[in-house]
Amino acid sequence: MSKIVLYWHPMSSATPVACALAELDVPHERVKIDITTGEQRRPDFLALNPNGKVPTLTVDGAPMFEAVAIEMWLGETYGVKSGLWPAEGTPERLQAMAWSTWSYVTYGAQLVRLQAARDMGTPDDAHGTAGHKGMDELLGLLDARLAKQPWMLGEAYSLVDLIVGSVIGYSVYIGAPVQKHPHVLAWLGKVQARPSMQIDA
Ligand SMILES: N[C@@H](CCC(=O)N[C@@H](CS)C(=O)NCC(=O)O)C(=O)O
Repeated sequence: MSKIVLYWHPMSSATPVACALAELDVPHERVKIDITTGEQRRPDFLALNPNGKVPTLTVDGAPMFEAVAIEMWLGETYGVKSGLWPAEGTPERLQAMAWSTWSYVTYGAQLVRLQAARDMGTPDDAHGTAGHKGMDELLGLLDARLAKQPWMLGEAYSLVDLIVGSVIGYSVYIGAPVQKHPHVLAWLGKVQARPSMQIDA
C-alpha cells in the first residue's frame, strides 16, 4: 500500500479529507500545518502545494491538492472494493464525479458569495442576497434527488454523501437556507451521525 501523508489544520478544508480517510479506513500519517502562524508559507510546504493551503496529500511523496480532487482520488483508489465508491465504467461513477464537483464548484460559488458578504458585515447586500438565492435554488435540486432516494447515489451510503454533506454542512454555518429543504436536512443529519464524522479533525 502507498504511504499517504495528510497535511492538515483542525476545523479547516482538510477536515472532510480526514473524515474520508477515516471512512475508508486508509492508514496514513497526519502532519499539522499551523495556518494561524504562517507554516503554510514555508518553502518546504510550498514545494508540495504552491497555493500554501491545506489540505495537501502526498502519495509515496508525490503531492496533490484541492480537497475535492483528493476525496475523489481516495474514493476511486480505496473505496471501490468496499462499495463506498462506484466502479469505473458504471453510470454511478459518472454521478459520483458530477455531484462531488457540483458541491465544491457550483454550490461552492454561491457559498463564497454569501460568505464574502457576511465577512464584510453586509450579508444582505447584492452579493449576499444573490448567494442566498443561488444556494436555495441548488438546495432545491438536491432536495428533489433526496426525495427519490435515501443517499446521493441511491439505496446505499457512499463517499459522495460525505463529500456533498461536508459542503452543505459547512454552508449551514454561514446561513444557507438548508432548513427549507426537508429531505436535505434529514439526509444531512444521517451523514453527520456517521462515526467517520466524529473524529478529531
Ligand atoms: N480550494 C481549496 C481551499 C483550501 C483552503 O482555502 N484552505 C485554507 C484552510 S480552510 C487554508 O489553507 N488557508 C491558509 C491560507 O490561505 O493561508 C480546497 O478545497 O482544498
